[in-house]
Amino acid sequence: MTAHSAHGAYHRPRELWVGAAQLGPIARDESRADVVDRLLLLLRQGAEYGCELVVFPELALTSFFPRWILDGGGNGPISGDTTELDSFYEVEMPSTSTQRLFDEAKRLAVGFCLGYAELTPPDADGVRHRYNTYVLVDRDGEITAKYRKVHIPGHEAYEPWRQFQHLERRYFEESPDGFGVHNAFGGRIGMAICNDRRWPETYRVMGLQGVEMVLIGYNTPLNYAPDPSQNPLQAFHNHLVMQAGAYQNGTWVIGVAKGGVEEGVESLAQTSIIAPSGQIVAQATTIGDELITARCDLDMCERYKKTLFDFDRYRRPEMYSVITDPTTKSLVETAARERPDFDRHDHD
Ligand code: CDV
Repeated sequence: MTAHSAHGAYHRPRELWVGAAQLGPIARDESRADVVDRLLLLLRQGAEYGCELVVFPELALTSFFPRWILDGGGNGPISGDTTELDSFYEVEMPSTSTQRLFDEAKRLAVGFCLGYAELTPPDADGVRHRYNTYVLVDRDGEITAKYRKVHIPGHEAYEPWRQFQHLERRYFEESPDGFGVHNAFGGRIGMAICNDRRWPETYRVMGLQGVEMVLIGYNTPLNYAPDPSQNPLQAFHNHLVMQAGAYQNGTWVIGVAKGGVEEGVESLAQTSIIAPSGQIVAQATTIGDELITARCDLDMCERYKKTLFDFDRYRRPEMYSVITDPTTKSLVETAARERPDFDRHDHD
């Protein structure tokens, strides 16, 4: 297919066929082998539909285990017997159980993006780190980029008042690496995980690196315990942030859910593929395993990056310094103190 440029020349559009592979629930006792079977089905379906890249959600190999206290508990860091907790992490990637996925990707020449819990080997100080991680695997079945979740929501210690826990801040460290953008699949590809999608900085940091497609997996419970008034707005907020992030940075966004009722917790589905215009071009209709696909014209990004969102021409970074100023937090607290009616809550 050819396209006509503003100067009359013809060029081949950079098209990337993408599959967003939504998952339904994964049971606490579901084996890695069974989960990988489900992922393989979706990968093969992607190949049949002509996809070059299939995107899986956050923590796609296990149940969303931060809903349980799985170690000795308490207010401090992880303690006690971590055998069960560790069983939810991968100590290598590919691992024995995920190797089949890498082999099949190579055979089919379909890349993928996979979310999992990463337990690193000991560092120079003998410390093993825990991250909520995404890997991008190319069409040869090789890992081409890794991303570790930057914004870790939830809480650090067991909170008995909750219907279920959200102990991500106990089980995962914040990424020390930040948001990279990678030359892959013929474009500029970035990754983010779940809570990251709610923060405009996520998209802008990648937008400034010329990102053309952001891959985002999520596990979003419909019941948000700290403020249940947000519960009926979960689907709205999900699309609101991803559509805004796409439009304001002239990038495709692939939002992929693990939805449905997992171990009694109802989670948002609504996997979607969003164009640089902010429009949703494909959306899942179920809350289970489902592949949606779209042909993504990466050149469409320029229509936004070179006009309304021509960063070099129109941005005013000198006006935004407060965003990266580490004293921002105290500014917020000062403002809060000035409002006598302001009730402070801990949020997650
Ligand atoms: N997995 C997540 O990061 N979930 C959060 C919930 C806890 C609010 C989210 O932002 O969807």
